[in-house]
Amino acid sequence: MITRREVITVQNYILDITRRFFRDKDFLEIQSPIISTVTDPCLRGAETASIEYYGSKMKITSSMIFHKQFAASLFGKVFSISPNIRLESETKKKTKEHLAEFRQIEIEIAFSTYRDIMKLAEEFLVELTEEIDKKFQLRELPRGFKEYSYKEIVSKYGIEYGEEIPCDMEKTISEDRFIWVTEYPYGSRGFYDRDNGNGLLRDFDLLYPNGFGEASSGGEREYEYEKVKEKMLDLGLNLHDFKDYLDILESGKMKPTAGLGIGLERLTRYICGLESIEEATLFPRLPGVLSF
Ligand code: ASN
Repeated sequence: MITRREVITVQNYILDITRRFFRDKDFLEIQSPIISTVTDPCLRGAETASIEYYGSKMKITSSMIFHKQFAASLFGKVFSISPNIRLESETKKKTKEHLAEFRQIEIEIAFSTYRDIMKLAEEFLVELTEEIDKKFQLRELPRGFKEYSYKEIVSKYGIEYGEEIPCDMEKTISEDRFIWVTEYPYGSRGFYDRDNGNGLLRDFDLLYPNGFGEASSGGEREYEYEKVKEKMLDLGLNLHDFKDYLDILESGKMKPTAGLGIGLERLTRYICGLESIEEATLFPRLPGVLSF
C-alpha cells in the first residue's frame, strides 16, 4: 500500500523532472491566470464556472489554452503547471478519473506541428518514466507507444463517427503501451483544433497503458480571426463572449502554435498505480462533493 505522503513525494518529483525537462529545452514557465473574461468552453460535457467580479462576471480557468497560445506567440516555447476548474456532472465521480479541480502540465510552441508535439511528449514521458524508475521502486512502467487514427478506432470498436471515445471504452482500447488517437473529425472537438481542410483535425489524444485512461489531448490551433469566428458560429457560440480573445486574433498577434495538456493528478495516479484519482491529491474535489 502506498501512503498519501509517498504519493505526494512522487508528485513533487514529477514536477521537478517536468520543470527540468522543459527548461533544458529553453521553454519559459508561465503562471496561468485563475480568472479571465475568456476560458475554454469546449469541455466535453463539463461546464465552466464564473465569479462575481466588481459587478461583472469573470470565468474561472477551465484550461489556459488561449493564454498559452498567446504566451507562445510572444515567447516561442512555454509551459505551465496550471489549475483548472470544470464542473463535471456528478455521475463522473464513478469513473475514478474526474476531479472538478485539477492541474495540467500545459505546453505550447509557436510554429510547430502536432507531430512535433507528439514527438516531444514521447521524449518527456520516457524520460519521466526512467527517472521515476531510478528513484522509486514502484512497478514496471511501459515505454512503448502506438498510434491509431480516430477513424481506425471507431471502425474497430463500433463507435459512432464523430462521437467521443467513452471512458470505459478507453480501457478496452488500452494496451501495455501508450496509445495515440490522432486526427479527430471536424466538428467533434473545440473550435481551436486546426483542421487539415479534408474534414479531419490536426490533433490527438493520448491514452495511458493498462487501462489508466486519458493522459493528454492537444494539437495544432486555429489562429486566424475569420476562421475562428466561423468555427465558433458553427458551434453556436456567442462571439461577444470571446471578444478579448478575438481582438488578439484580429490584431494579428496570435501566431500558429501547437501544444498539449497533461493532467497532473491523472499522471500521478498512473505513475503510482492508484485505483482512484482521489488518491492522487491531498485535497480532492470530486464532482458535486463539497470539501475542505
Ligand atoms: N490542454 C488541452 C490542450 O492543450 C486543452 C484543454 O485542456 N482543453 O489542447
